[in-house]
Amino acid sequence: MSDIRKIVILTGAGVSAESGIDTFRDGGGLWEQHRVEDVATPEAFARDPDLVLRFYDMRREAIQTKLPNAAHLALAKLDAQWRQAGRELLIVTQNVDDLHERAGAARVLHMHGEHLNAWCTACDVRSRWTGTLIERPPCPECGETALRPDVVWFGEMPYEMDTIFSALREADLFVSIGTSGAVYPAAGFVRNAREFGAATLELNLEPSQGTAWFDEARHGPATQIVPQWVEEILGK
Ligand code: BJW
Repeated sequence: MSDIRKIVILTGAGVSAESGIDTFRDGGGLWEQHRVEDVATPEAFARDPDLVLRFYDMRREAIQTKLPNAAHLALAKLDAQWRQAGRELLIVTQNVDDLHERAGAARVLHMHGEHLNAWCTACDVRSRWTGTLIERPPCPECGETALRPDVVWFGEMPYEMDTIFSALREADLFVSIGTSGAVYPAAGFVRNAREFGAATLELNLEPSQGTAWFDEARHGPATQIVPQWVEEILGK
């Protein structure tokens, strides 16, 4: 562990669960009788835009009432101290909330987009958006009524893939936190990191679908096991 200089951390819904934000697949993963796979697709948006916009309006409103928890705060502390020591750390999150940033993390890549952005499919500009989209507001840039949530749906290309793969290629340690390992390409990062020579660690409430690929796995609530691991690695 003492030779570790470059860390890539992947986070998923489990890191925000104790802030009161629902995960996707725990407890059946149903939202108004819909599976996430049936709501978070371009086809679902084309078929029933009101349903999809309501789903995102409700979640965009909810996240603004939530606060970072001890896991977000511990990762922000690691981010600051690791980089202050001249080492490299990248947080890649699948989450569309902004709790890593609000905890103070400086460099976070949102590979599945962000709730607090709206994307205009007419002019391709992304605008910060805290309100609702259901009433089809005009794009602040071009005035067209073509805004959609700036999130990555099934079948769409996640963001920042080149940057993420470059970081995985260089990493000494890959840590996966609070993700079920059900959704690709993120679920494959552990195998990519291994192939590139990194050590791998899973921190999750329970064994994920990819748990066998990790060199080490620790299971428990993120607010306990993430701060413990951060203190451990900062002490080395
Ligand atoms: C705790 C905890 C606590 C709870 N403490 N832990 C067949 C085979 C393989 C792949 C495919 C396939 N068919 C289609 C695909 C590709 C598809 C895919 O993976 N489908 C699967 C369903 C099989 N993927 C895509 O389409 C992606 N695009 C793509 O592949 O493009 C082509 C490409 C090719 C090559 C390279 C690059 C690209 C796009 C995926 C987009 C995912 N979008 C969503 C919605 C985002 C917007 C929104 O928020 O609504 O992203 S779906 C949803 O799942 C969301 C999440 O980011 C993502 C992952 O979920 P996550 O975070 O893991 O949450 P959960 O709920 O699943 O798990 C939570 C975990 O936390 C659990 O394990 C709990 O135990 C744990 N936990 N409490 C610690 N307190």
